[in-house]
Amino acid sequence: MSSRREFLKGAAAVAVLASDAVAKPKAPAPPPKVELPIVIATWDYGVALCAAAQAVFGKGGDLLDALERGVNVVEDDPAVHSVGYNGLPNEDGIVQLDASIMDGRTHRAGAVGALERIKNPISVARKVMEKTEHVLLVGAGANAFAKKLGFKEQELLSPQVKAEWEKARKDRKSFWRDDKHDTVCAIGLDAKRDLATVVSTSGLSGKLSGRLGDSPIIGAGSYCDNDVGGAAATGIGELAIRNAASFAIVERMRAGVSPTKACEEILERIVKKAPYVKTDPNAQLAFIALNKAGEVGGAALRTQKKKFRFAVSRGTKVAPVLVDVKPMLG
Ligand code: SD4
Repeated sequence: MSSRREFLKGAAAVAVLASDAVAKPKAPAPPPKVELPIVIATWDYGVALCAAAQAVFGKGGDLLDALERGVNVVEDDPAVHSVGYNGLPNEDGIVQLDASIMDGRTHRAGAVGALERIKNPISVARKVMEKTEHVLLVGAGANAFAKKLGFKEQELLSPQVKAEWEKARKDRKSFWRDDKHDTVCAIGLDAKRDLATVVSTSGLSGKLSGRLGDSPIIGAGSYCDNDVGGAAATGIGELAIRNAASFAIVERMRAGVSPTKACEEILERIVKKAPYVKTDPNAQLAFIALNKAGEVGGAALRTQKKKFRFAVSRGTKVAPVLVDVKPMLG
């Protein structure tokens, strides 16, 4: 009797399994309705970047055109001392710029490192992506490439900042490895839900000549995957490089974690691997992230010296807003 009951139970289980096997897979839930395009960008000047990108989108412009234009606005602004024109010089007093771009639609990327005398490195990075089979050009080679494509060389320091630098170099204090740096990074999600990332910076002030930060390194300073989302970093680039930080954030989002949580988790991992950052007041690192569903997020290690904020624009008509990020370490 009991064996007959066991048999029936077994048969029922097989029937359930069989019906499971033929059951049609559920259609994936449609993405939530959000106002598109969305652009997020680091720091207060991210507002100007988002507004410029919105203007391009408003005229029917393309995702990369919108992001490149937004970054150009920050690069051209002489009041922004960490990106493009009037960027921070290295220890030899020379401005060396890093930039990168990644297009989710093609999963291609372009970047330049230690580029001199050209104020819009993001535009050169885009040309590396579009005109070559390479991803990253650095130093003299990057400059020669840019010149060939018609980019104009110019002095990158205004007379006033040049004078300040010369003075600081004499007393050798304020320009060497201080905490002056702020990278402009942006992530865009257009009306077709395609993603792209852009980054531009003069890197850490007083850096050694030839030093590359995370910004031109795909996976470290920025990364996007068109199926998932994008992420980008500002702060001490060495921390982001050692942890492939932007790639890691996108992978956490792929696993279903929200953009904010993904940024926080990777910051926690970085602190665990490099505990000195807990007590080094100059060890700042912050991330922004945007997923395919249109959710935005960010995280920052510390903001004692400067509050980390990022700008967000949704659609093309409403002005961008700034989002304050609560620091992890205070
Ligand atoms: C670098 N990550 O060169 C850049 C600098 C920066 O906020 O982002 N500062 O390491």
